[in-house]
Amino acid sequence: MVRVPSGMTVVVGLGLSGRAICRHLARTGKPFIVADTRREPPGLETLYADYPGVEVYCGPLDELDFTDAYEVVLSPGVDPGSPGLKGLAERINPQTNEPVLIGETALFTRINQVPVAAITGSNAKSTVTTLLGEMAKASGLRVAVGGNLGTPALDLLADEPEAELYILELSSFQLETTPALGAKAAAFLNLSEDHLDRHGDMQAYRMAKQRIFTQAQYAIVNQDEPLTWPVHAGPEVIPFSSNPSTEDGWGLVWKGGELILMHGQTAWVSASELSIAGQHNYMNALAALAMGQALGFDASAMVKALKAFTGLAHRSETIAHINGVTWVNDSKGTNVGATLAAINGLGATLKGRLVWLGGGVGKGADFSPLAMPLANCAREALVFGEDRERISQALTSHVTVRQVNDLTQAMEAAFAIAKPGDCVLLSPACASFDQFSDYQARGEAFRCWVENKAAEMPQ
Ligand code: UMA
Ligand code: ADP
Repeated sequence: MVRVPSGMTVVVGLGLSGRAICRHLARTGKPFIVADTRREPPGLETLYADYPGVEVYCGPLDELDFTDAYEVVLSPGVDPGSPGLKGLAERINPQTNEPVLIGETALFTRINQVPVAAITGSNAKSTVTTLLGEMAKASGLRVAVGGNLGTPALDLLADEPEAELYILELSSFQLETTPALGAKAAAFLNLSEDHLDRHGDMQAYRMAKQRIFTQAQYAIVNQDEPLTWPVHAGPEVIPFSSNPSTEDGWGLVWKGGELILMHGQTAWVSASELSIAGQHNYMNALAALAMGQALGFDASAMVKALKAFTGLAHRSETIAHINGVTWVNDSKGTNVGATLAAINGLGATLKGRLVWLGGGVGKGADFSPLAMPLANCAREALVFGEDRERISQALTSHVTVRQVNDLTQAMEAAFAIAKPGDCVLLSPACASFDQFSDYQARGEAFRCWVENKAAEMPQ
């Protein structure tokens, strides 16, 4: 066993968050050591150069004795239930009055002085976070946007100290180690199976996400999904819905053949005026409007920003039309809930059929919810990657399924099958790590192949 020196903060994980935590501790003059379960984590040389003499432990965490540690700050990718960390989440540090085991967001919360808008959910976090950031800017606010989206929250604090509002996308991993966020407005957008390999079951996953409401002023929740509502009284609840039943919530309402985004009886904007498409995206727009209003943004500036918002890359992104077939990159569809939204959103407006491309690392998910929607709108399902057999078994009684080795084979097969009016949709419902470094690399592979194919076609 290696004993952590007395009074030392231990930074666990040497990735984006770990390095942000080190910078923060160095700025605030707190002594720290670093631990990473990899024997040779990349970036060690830079770490030694930045913090000469820093002690780094590489190896299993259960070979470390944390008895004398002041605080253990986890990177989100590290499971607080890992061997070696047991009991630390329950041990209270008398100086901070918080658990000894915390995450980067907890350190952010401890020193931040300005309002925070926080967004979680199984899907659509990045879309809503980015859109809310655009609305804040349009309203003339000095805003900093980050969290799970990219820039760690502690780096935002250091790099943008003049911000009047921090907008944070927060994952269940980050919330799990945040005792009291205290957001001005906190949104829980939706809940569907994801990360069960880490959280164990849906209840644990949901309760990690529920932490977003701890000491929040406003809770923005999905009225169509009761599991997103706060379990404890405290915040003022503001619902949004695709089928509003309350007088004062945000909702999608059909009026005179037009789908309108409404707040109570007030029409805000018509769906046809937006640059993003699909009911799932209109729900995202409602969530952002609800948050923006709770945060006091200017109404007309919000609507202007919403109309101009074209969405993010790799999220239901149309890449090309080839011989009357539309090719759509939804590589960020990394779980069943996201892929369902993409299939339903696109399937509803399609002239032809959907050719669905999915597969990869299934993270223990149940793929059977995809079967009926695919039966309704798909010509064929092309499945690839590590979990292709499991996915095939879940779908095969409802839709024609073909197993291929990889994404390239799936695209080639799709090209041969698709007919004019069809849509080829890559929305894998899986993580990409078996064949790609991340979802962006997978989406880029799709984009490159499609763009090359389009260029080969006679004009
Ligand atoms: N590590 C260990 N032991 C482990 C796991 C990880 O030592 O059991 C070490 C790795 O060896 C590595 C470091 O921890 O050195 C990596 O830490 P990390 O996995 O927490 O990743 P970071 O680079 O710190 O990035 C994290 C988020 N990653 C995860 O939650 C897995 C990033 O979200 C986030 O952008 C970043 O912090 C800044 O806030 C990515 C993500 O995939 C995009 N998020 C998941 C998602 O969106 O579904 C939750
Ligand atoms: P996150 O940051 O939570 O992963 P993104 O905004 O990156 O969310 O979108 C991820 C995926 O979620 C997209 O590929 C899209 O198909 C799907 N999605 C978008 N909006 C919704 C929604 N309202 N409900 C369910 N899925 C959605």
